[in-house]
Parts: sequence; C-alpha cells; structure tokens
Amino acid sequence: MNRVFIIFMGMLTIFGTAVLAGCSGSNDSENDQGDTDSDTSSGTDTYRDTDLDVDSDSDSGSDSDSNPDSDSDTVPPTVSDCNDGIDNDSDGYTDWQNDLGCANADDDETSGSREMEEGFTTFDIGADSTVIYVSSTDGDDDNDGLTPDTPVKTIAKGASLVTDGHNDFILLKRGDVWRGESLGRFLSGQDAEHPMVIASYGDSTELPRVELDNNFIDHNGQARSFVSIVGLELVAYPKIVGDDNYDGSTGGGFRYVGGGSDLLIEGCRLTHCELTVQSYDVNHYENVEVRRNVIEMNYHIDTCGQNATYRPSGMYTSHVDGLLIEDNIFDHNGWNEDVASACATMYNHNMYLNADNLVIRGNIIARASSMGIKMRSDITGDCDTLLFENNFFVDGEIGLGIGGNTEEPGRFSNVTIKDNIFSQIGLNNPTDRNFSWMLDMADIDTALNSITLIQDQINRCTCGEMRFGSR
Ligand SMILES: [Ca+2]
Ligand SMILES: [Ca+2]
Ligand SMILES: [Ca+2]
Ligand SMILES: [Ca+2]
Repeated sequence: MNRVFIIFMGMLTIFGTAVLAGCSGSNDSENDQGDTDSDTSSGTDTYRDTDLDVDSDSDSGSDSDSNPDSDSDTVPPTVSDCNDGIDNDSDGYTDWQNDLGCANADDDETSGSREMEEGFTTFDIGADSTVIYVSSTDGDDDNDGLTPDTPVKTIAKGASLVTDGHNDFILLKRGDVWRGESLGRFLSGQDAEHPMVIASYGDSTELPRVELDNNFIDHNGQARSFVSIVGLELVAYPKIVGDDNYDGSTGGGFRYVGGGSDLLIEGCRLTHCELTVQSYDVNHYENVEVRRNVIEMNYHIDTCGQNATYRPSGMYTSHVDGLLIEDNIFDHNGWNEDVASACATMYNHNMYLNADNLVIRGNIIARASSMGIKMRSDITGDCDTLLFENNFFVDGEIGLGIGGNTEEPGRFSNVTIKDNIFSQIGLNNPTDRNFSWMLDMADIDTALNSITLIQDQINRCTCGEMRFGSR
C-alpha cells in the first residue's frame, strides 16, 4: 500500500499545483460521445493493439535491510510476525520477504481475508503446492528453482516447472529485471481458493520488472482460470522513448481474449501496457478483479487527426460478468505528448468497458485522452448492474460516459453513480474538442430511468457539466 500511496500523494501534488482553468463550454455539435467506432463490443472482436510504455523507473525503494539506519529519525518498526526472522506459522517461509501471508512487515504470516490484510490479497502455500523461484541476477536455468538459493533464471523456465491446474507459485525476485519474456497462454490454477500465482520474493522493495515486447499473457482465444498476478512491474519497452528498440507501436500487456474465471491482477504497475479482458467465441470471462494497480501511459503512434486506426486505452473489456476495478490509478492513457504523432483522440480512454455486475470504486482516474471511463454496448439488455462509487476523476474531456454510438434501447440497466468527485474535467483539453463534461449519458433513455445518481449521494464536480439524453 505504501507504494501506491506514495504515487497517490505525488499525483495529488501535481494536481494541487494545477490552476483551475480550461472549464470551457461543451457544445460541440458533433458526435461527441467519444466514439463512433465500428469495432463492436461483442465477443468476437478482433485483437486490439496493446501498447507500451514510457517511464522506466521503478518504485521508490526504501531501505529494507534488517538493521535500521542509525541516522534515521523515524521510529524503528515494531517487531511483529512478518519482520522477526522467525517462521511463525511453520509453513517454511519467513517474514515478508518470503511469506505470502504477509500483507506488510507489521502483519502476521498467515493469510486472512482482505479485510484482515489491509485490503491486500495474501496467500498460504498449499501442502501440495510447488513454489518456483526465479531470479535474473542469481538464477540459472539448470537449477531446480525450488529454493531462493537455487532459482532459475528465466520466467519461461519457471513456468515450465509448475503444473497446469495446480495451486502452484512462481515467485520473481524483487528488484530483478527481465526483458523480452512472455508466457503465452500460460496456465490455470486449481480453483478459486487455490489459484496459480505469480508474485515476488526477496529483500528489495523494488517490484520485479518485466520489460515486454509482447503480451505477458495472451489467452489467444482459449480459457484460463484461477490465476493471480500480484506485485509485478510490466513495461512495454518499444514504447519507452529513447529505448534502443523504441518504435512507439509494438509491445504488450495482458491480452485476456478468450475466457475463464477468477482472474486477479493486483498491485502491479503497467506502463505503456494495455489490459484487455474480452470474451471470445464460446468462451466467457467471469469474476475478474483488477485491484491496486497503476495503469498508465498507454499510447500508440499515428493517432493524430482523430485517427481511429489505433485505439490505445489503459483497460478494455468486452462481455465480462463480474468485474471489480478497485483502488487503482489510471493515468494518462491514450496519448503521449512526448511523441509527436501520439495524439489524444475521441477513441482513446483510461477505461473502455463492457460488463455486467461491474463495480468500479476507489480509483483515481486521471488525464484520459477522452473519457476516464467509457461504457460501451450496442445490444439491448447487455450491461446490467453497474456501480461507480467513490472514484476521483480529474482532467480528460469526459469523466464517465455511458451510451452513445448506437440507439438500441435498454443497453444499460441498474446503474448507480454515487460519491464520486469529478475535478477539472477538460483542464488540458488534449483532443481540442473543448469538452468538459463530468457525465455524458447519451441515447440511453431506458437506462436513465434506472440510474441512481444524485439523491442522497454526493457527486461533486469542480468543473464541467453533465449532459443527459439523446444527441
Ligand atoms: Ca516471522
Ligand atoms: Ca511462515
Ligand atoms: Ca497476514
Ligand atoms: Ca504463511
């Protein structure tokens, strides 16, 4: 939580210095609901490009050794289960460096509910679990990978040592860096309570960093279930300006195009990557959780002039049943002002979503090319039970958009929008369309009857307008 909190505070500092400006009117005669694209949100969509990256630095790393600095004026940490050098729960793993039951250094070593673990997802190693250690600095693919002293080197080798359908763990050493590795379709875990886990180990407080030139995992039409990805930094290096292999267009992220259930991505930092979850053909995604991640700076070259050829967003979903998007930071997806041809367009958003039983709460949603969240459906009865709660939206030209594109009735139902803050929507106006709308509800008259919007809830906006009804 500290890492995310630090980033959060940094963002508040940035936004705190911004001047309230650019609250221009919003009457553009043209289509405006963001997107008029032809790519439907139906499940058989074609692959959408995922993009990559920008900033290459990793998180702030604090001193993690066991000897507190003598010149520190901070209070030494309290000795607790997760920093006492003892395997308190006798599972063979000691303290936060190795025991995945530790939410932080002040915790106990057993895994509890998220409510008991400061909101984090923690894990107990099963009696039948295989745990594989992977280190780019210490590893050797001729090792057995079974201990921190005998790690393998490549992620692919690590993946070859766990078993499909098992409650196995691949742990990447914190602070290490891999480049050009990916896992293809990867595997499934045992069940919802016993997933396949990719997480981390070691003394460093830097996340393990994987520099991608392809999707880290690409279901590619198949179904994979019960997989948790926790605490990784993923960056698409062909989109890092200045990288030797920069091209501004290729890269990767997560391409969950296929189906499966109980997939978790938590505590990761995705830079220049897109997270796609798109049901395909006979497969369907259910119970997908995206929590406490930073998803930032996805873009693609050649998007100027409202070019719809490329649609880089931070996250794209299509026909997911049961989607939780919680406590994340989505920042500056869809464009990159440091790349001349990577313009903001009406087609690119922080989140571009289609789902049932959707919960989006506690997120910071900042500086989208167009919309912070765009909800898309073209089918009557398609998107039911949507909750948008306690999010902070800032900048972008539209905070939350629901509807548009087509005019089928009743595409969205049981919609609740409450306790959000919309701040300085339209501040930077990157698309030059002069919009500053906190909410844009278009062509969804049926859905509007079901929206719980103002009433006792608070939706505050420091800048911008709301627009309801048909265009
Ligand atoms: Ca301990
Ligand atoms: Ca332990
Ligand atoms: Ca714990
Ligand atoms: Ca434990």
